[in-house]
Amino acid sequence: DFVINLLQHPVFLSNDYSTKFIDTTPELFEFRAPQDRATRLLTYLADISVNGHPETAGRALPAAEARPAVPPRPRVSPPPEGLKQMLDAQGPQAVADWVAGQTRLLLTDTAMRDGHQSLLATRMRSIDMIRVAPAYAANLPQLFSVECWGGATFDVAYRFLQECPWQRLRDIRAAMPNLLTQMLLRASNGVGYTNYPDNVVQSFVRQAAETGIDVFRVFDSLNWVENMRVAMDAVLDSGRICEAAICYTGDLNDPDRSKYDLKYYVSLAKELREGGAHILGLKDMAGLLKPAAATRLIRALKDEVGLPIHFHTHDTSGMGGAACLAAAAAGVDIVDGAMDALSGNTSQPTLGSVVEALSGTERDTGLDIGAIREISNYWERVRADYAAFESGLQAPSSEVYLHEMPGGQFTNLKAQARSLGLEDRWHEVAQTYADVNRMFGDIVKVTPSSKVVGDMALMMVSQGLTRAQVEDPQVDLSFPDSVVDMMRGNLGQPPGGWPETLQRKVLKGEKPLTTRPGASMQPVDLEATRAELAQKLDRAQVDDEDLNGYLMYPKVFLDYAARHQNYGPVRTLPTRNFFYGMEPGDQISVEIDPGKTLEIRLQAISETDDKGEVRVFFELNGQPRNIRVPDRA
Ligand code: BTN
Ligand code: 3PY
Ligand code: ZN
Repeated sequence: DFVINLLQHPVFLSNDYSTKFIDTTPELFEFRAPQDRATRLLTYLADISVNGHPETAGRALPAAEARPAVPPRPRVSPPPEGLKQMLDAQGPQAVADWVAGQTRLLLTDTAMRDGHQSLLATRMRSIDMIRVAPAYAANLPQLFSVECWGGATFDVAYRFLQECPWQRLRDIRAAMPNLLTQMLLRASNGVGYTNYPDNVVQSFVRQAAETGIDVFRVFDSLNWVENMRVAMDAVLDSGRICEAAICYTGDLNDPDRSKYDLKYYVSLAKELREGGAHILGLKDMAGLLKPAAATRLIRALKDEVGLPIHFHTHDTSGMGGAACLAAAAAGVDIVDGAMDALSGNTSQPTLGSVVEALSGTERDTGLDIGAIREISNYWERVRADYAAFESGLQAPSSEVYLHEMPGGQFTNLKAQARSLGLEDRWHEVAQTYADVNRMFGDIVKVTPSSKVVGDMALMMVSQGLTRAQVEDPQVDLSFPDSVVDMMRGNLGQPPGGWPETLQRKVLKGEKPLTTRPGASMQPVDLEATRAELAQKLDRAQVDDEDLNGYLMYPKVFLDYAARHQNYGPVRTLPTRNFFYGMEPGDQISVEIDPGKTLEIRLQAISETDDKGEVRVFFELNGQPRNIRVPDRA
């Protein structure tokens, strides 16, 4: 019946709401992998040109008049030394002390992580980031950091973009050697959606530091500090900056939401300080911190905790900029903005506008607004290539104060609702999301707890269930797997625990965990896993990056590795060609290694023959090459 169908629906089976939908991973090519990389790339281009890319099928096309994105020129070379050199020479505490001593407001740009995660379903490709990184390094050296990794970007890179997230990080790191790189880490949930064994979290952090992360923003989806320590300790051991974050929810100035009051946040922040945090993150993932509340909260945290504070918000309500200015006036040290063209709505407030608003004031950021405009103009053109992943959200919305969905979830849940045929019932979904939150005891909603609330809300709207019915022990129900998992205690404990009656109903007699999930998980044998992976991949060696990718996402990683055999280094293709292939007469340059460039021209595409195959005629560095691909249309 419908319950069963819905629970088997990909939305509920998928472990990942930040991606558009369940694995649209297409079948592998049926033929054997060609030997050389150029041939593999031609095969990929031929296939996409003939069959299209499954991820953009049926979606909006880039505007016909869109022009290629050209990154701004670095104004100095090499870039000036910066906080990265301070971190390497003097360590994380020195950087934190330096931050605390600044009068100006420091800024982090989120375009390369939360910006596109929140606006473009996390689909931005590495090449578009790496090309502009030198302009950041040379022209905006006063930035505190560039958030460019973690969150949903890790699995989306493997799963949908057919690229290695570690290589992305290495390349960005190398292209901006003076700037601090920043990532978002979901504490014990790593960059995944469930709790990992402690030694997997430790191994992941070690590798992220080694490949190029300087600032780790660590949060727990229930604000359970107990569940953050393993990740925080691993960051401290790595010698990098530990920015431990409190997640903001509810409404500080609403006496009816007293569960999350000033005392709650201050005591949480003190626990994080005792845990060794260098910087306190204030993570307002849904954009709920109103300006007056920002003033109170930042003042209290500055007075009573004393750590430098880094404020992150989303502009879903349209009030994000106002919150940043209130935070700045109250003495916050660093705020997140997104470069203009990737800002606003469910993304961060507009970085250039924050700079303008503060220019000539005591908290003048010192950033060059001309340099910001140039970089934003680049992003504007890049964004055009991702038209297929735009959410269609037209305006800011005060409804966010009702539903409290994180910016990174909003557009995704909307897409999930659409795929369940609930698109025109979105406001009901929003109200139900709020009801589910209350039913769960009023919890922090951020990956992965936000996914659980979303799953439950979609199920209730689809089945016409009310909160009272769900809570009624007499009404028999099957709950989404994610709800069962959370009620078992596998995401940790919320303040005050889970509502007991509901928990009993969901668990049907099973006893929940009340301790830290990682404490009862066996460590993974890393070397045995490496050997197992080598065997699966039929390789002599598996490096630490691949091992850590596999540990985080075994199936996603294996699928990526198998496709890589067939497609070659598709990360080097321009985005337009990656998603749409080429048309007869098109010519592109593809740098597959530093200094090794392929000139590829597509001459013609044949009719489909009686074997159902199409021949695609290319010129590769002036030499004719033709490639046969199946016509799947
Ligand atoms: C991905 O897995 O998302 C990236 C590769 C895309 C799959 C290729 S595109 C050409 C061919 N046609 C398909 O339907 N699948 C493969
Ligand atoms: C993530 O975990 O990906 C987030 O962006 C949470 O806000
Ligand atoms: Zn965010």
